[in-house]
Amino acid sequence: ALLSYERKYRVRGGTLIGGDLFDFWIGPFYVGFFGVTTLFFSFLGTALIIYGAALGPTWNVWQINIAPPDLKYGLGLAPLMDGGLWQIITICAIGAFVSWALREVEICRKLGMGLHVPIAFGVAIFAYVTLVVIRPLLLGAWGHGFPYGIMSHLDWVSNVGYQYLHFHYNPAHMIAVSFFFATTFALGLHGSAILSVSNPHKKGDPIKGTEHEDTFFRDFMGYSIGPLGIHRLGLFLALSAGFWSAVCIVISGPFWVGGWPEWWDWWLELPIWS
Ligand code: BCL
Ligand code: UQ2
Repeated sequence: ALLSYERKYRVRGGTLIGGDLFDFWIGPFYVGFFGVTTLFFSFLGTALIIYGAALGPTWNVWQINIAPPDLKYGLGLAPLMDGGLWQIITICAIGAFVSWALREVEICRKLGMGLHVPIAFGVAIFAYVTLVVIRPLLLGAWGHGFPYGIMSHLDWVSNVGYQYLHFHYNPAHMIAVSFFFATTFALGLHGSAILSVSNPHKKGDPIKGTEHEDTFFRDFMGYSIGPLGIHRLGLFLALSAGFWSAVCIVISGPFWVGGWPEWWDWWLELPIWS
């Protein structure tokens, strides 16, 4: 049954493409043109992964691996069984992620909301596209993309990390990691702050609100960023984590080919003491 708020908010319009062709719901789900394209790319991509697994040596989910083409194929199309499958799956993945983001945009437009959620998801897509498109393009071969498999992608991260001797010395990796840690710290503070005001000491006591949240943090650390501010800060920290991740990998190779520890030689070479 349609709930009263659904009747109020399930409005027509706001579509980016196709007018009202796919402007309807199936059960609780908005369909839209991009719902159809999401389903198309997801099913095709998943089917190709299963096809690749069937041709591979194992059904062990941990070991299934769809590898990108050999470096010798450069930026060309590879034979299906020799990286071509990876190339088509990558197209399907990007198609599905971008469709999903655009479906979010249509729903935001219907509801007259800001586009914060699709923009945030866009940063995650940007990090993925950096790994499998932008960096391989800059390095001249699709073979620089990461393999699709649980263990194999971990091996790739380790190998690429050690190729630059010690990835912890990558300055953008440092920034990205710090943002990831700050994000969990901020959400830990915020989640616990909200639950604490919603759960009074004594049964029957009224639920506390903004004033208690502000006062707690002022008593505790002399400053409250405020209930709106904490969400702005959280979004900033989270998007920065994804953004600097993309930066840390795109500069590894295209900008710096040596080990990351030696990048810091610029510090030793400063004219002040060199
Ligand atoms: Mg490191 C990358 C942390 C040690 C080598 N490393 C990263 C970053 C992150 C990180 C900053 C990965 C996150 C990311 O890219 O998000 N590394 C990190 C930490 C340590 C660490 C905390 C640690 O020691 C405590 N790294 C090391 C060691 C090296 C090393 C020293 C190995 C020896 N590291 C590397 C290399 C890389 C990283 C190499 C990278 O390439 C990677 C990076 O920066 O990549 C950009 C971004 C998020 C995404 C890419 C996800 C995108 C999601 C998409 C859009 C949607 C998916 C939908 C899904 C399929 C659908 C599911 C459907 C279900 C039904 C729900
Ligand atoms: C806050 C506030 C909230 C919060 C939190 C804070 C009333 C409900 C967690 C405190 C956060 C601060 C001071 C920022 C900390 C900085 C970093 C980088 C994590 O003031 O307002 O609203 O949930």
